[in-house]
Amino acid sequence: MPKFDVVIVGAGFAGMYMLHRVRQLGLSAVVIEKGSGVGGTWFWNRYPGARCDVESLSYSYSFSNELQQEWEWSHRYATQPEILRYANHVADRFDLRRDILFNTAVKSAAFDEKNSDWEVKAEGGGLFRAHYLVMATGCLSVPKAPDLPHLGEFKGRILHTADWPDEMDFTGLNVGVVGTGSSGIQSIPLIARQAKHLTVFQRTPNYSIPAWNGPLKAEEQREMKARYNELRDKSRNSLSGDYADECVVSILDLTDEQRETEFEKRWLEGGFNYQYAFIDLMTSEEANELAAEFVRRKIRATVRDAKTAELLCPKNHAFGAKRLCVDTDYYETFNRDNVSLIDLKADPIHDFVSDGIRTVRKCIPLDVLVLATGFDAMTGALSKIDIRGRGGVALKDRWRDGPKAYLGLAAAGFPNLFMITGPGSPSVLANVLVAIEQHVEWISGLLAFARKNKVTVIEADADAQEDWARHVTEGAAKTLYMKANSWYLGANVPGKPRVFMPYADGVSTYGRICSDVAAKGYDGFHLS
Ligand code: N01
Repeated sequence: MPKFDVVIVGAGFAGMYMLHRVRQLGLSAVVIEKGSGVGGTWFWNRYPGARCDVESLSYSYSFSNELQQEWEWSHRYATQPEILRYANHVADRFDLRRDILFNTAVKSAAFDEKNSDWEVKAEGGGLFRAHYLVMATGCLSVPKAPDLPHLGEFKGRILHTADWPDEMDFTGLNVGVVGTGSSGIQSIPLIARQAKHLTVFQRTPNYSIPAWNGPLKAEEQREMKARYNELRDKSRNSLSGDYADECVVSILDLTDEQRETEFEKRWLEGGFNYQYAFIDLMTSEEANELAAEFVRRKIRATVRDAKTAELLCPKNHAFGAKRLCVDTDYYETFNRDNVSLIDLKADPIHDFVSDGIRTVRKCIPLDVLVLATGFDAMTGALSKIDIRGRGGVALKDRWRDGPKAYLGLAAAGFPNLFMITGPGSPSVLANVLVAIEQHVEWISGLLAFARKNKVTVIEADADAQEDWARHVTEGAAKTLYMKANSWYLGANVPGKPRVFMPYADGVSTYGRICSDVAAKGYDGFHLS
């Protein structure tokens, strides 16, 4: 059985950088990857319109100045193919592929208490041993099982946005899209341009801000790159991991006119800038409602049919409490003659028939059904692998009432195992590239410390983990993130415990805490 210092699961942005750092420490490593290529989320999510809604110059690695200077982004927000090209470029530039095993899914991992290492099994029988196991499996990598009544009766094509074929042409077809989160909102305008007819099945309307995407001018890119050190520092010292200006003014201190001016300015800047308009948007219901109503007014001004506009206006959850969407022509798409909207709250799906879908009120013929129904987020990929720690205890059993991980990085009872962007860390509330780099660098620092100090077993302390879980819950309780049935809370997966999973106090606070833990000799860990 091949033995490595480190087995890394997943060759997305987290796994690739982890491999690079581990090599720099002189450790042996293998990355085990289910897909046939690198890129993780950007490898799988190939639906039309898939693009990153964090700006390209921000959603990129900062660890190599040469890399960040040489790579040219074509647009303010990069498309999935462009990000995948970037991931491949990184793999080639740092010669990562020779240590990545593709087309191999990890099935289980068990801690061997006698030898203090991990035995990792792949589907199909491959066996690996490693002193450390690093889970770089992503927060949104396991599609949620479709929970639609009698879906099996439908004989047309069914696609999930997170498992998209290489070629898909909707010309002349009747298409249905279920789901109006980020994936639905990005794909709907493009599918509508091709399809004969597109029916959008909406259970919950979302808040979406225009991206105003466009080509990145060479001069602007040059100017930004010249300031890269400053911009990256700003990102690491922010709430969100982005270098956008996060306003520190309370909306409630302003006049109506001043608020309107700021909202309009942020709306025209586009994307997440809008969410950073005022310091209290995610903590004060009054402030939040002002931001929400501004978006509703924009929807009403865009969508010509007043009834459709009203259906598209979110009214039952706080602005930003479900992840904000960023779009290109989403609301405008509902002005097309070939697009209709079904409000599933008023007219739920009854069942599927061989050539369509029946809601309670009507039968809609469909050739293709697109599921933009989301993911078993944050814990899905970790629970899918049978991970067994001390005493053969399964991680998914330990997490039955909700995930607990010290710093969102390591779990008590699971020594020498680390999670990148695990539950309890900023992860999905942050620009995930910043969150990934911070985790990889912190874990690498710990591995170097362990080697220097002849430590062979690293394990989170159970009390430190409890304290951390309390701190994460208290942080979220101060916010309006609790005011929605979101995947942040596991509310989208039937039976999943309702626990707020990401760390809401921000990237900079989190980074400071991790640095303090390290400075105190990895306080909260047992090192032996
Ligand atoms: O998934 P979602 P997503 N019947 O869970 C609906 C990231 N991302 O793939 O809200 C009917 O947000 C569900 O309805 P409801 C980003 O972090 C990033 O769109 O549960 N409807 C909802 O409307 C994002 O947040 C980018 O009532 C059903 C939708 O399906 C995350 O991935 C791009 C249903 C699911 O929305 C997930 O986004 C894309 C049912 N049975 C994604 N089940 C970037 O640009 C679910 N729905 C970086």
